[in-house]
Amino acid sequence: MAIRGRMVDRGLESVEKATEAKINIVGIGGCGNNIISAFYKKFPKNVKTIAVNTDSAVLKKADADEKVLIGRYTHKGRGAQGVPDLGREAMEEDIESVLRALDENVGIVIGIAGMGGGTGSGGLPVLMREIGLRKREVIKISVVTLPMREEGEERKRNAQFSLKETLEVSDVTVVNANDLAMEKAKSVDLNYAFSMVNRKIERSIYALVKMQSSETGPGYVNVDLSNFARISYQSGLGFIGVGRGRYIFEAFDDALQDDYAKCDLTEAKGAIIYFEGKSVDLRVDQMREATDILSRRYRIPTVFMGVRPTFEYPDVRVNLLVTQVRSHYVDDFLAELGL
Ligand SMILES: Nc1nc2c(ncn2[C@@H]2O[C@H](COP(=O)(O)OP(=O)(O)OP(=O)(O)O)[C@@H](O)[C@H]2O)c(=O)[nH]1
Ligand SMILES: [Mg+2]
Repeated sequence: MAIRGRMVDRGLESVEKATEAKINIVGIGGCGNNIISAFYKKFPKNVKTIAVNTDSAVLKKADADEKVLIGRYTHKGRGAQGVPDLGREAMEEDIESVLRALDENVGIVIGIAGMGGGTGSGGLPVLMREIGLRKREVIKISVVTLPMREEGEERKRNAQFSLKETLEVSDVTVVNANDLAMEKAKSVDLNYAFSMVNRKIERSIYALVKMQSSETGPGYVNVDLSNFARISYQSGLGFIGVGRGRYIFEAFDDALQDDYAKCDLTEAKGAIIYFEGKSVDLRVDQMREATDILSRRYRIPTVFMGVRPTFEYPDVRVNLLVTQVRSHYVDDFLAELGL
């Protein structure tokens, strides 16, 4: 009997390992490096952060589990000078080193880059394309920023080309327009707007990581990686919002407003809504109603729900991922390409 008991345990262990997806976060270029440096220490063990850059000085200062300098031969560590073709070349040159930095059993790769410069704009689509070709089962999520109007036409054009490519080669692409942060903040301080977007990206990625958690206990409802894969696969533009409030509805509304691309969620492909808070605040009727709003009002055919009871926050948190959403803002941004 003792032997059989052990065997059962061993079986369970391997099932648990298989369901806990390894997540790798790759920050490419100055913007990507900034964002992962700010929060890499906060992640659980199943998350690995990798900073990638053509610019050795910036990379040296970055904080990440692993760092990869790309384009060593062509650019000699001096950056891609705002030219996406140079960023692309650099990523192609050192793609093996970047892929080697990924965990062997990685389930989700999240790529972060600011669109508009050379390294991130050129490098991100190459990385996502290569992962698609060589690690077909991996879910590829790109999280990008769009440049400010004030940064000029050249950066905008770089961003347009790169965003279009990124959308094609990623499963989900989440867009955060620096301009919209400026609008929201009613501020003219560029750094302030950048840091608002950085924080937004930080909480978006943290939401994705939490949705993959296989923590268990009374009241927990986990979202399977297979559910996640089902709504994410080749789904184009995505939305991630994180909201907080005293009640579920307040937090849900807040999550819907946490938007830097003016997304329309109506008739999206799928959604995950993930509730966190003290058990007494996570009322089943309210969770069900919020989920119903997604399926009935927004007519989203596939909606998965996750719950994590916790005393970590004083309030309720709603984390929302919606895939294959629409956005006039992004359409208009790309329309000027005239492709
Ligand atoms: N939100 C936000 N946006 C940033 C940040 N840094 C840069 N950006 C934006 O990202 C775009 C690309 O900038 P970088 O990431 O520095 O460029 P890069 O990819 O390193 O490219 P090169 O330096 O030309 O090789 C800029 O035009 C900005 O709009 C940041 O910290 N936060
Ligand atoms: Mg740079």
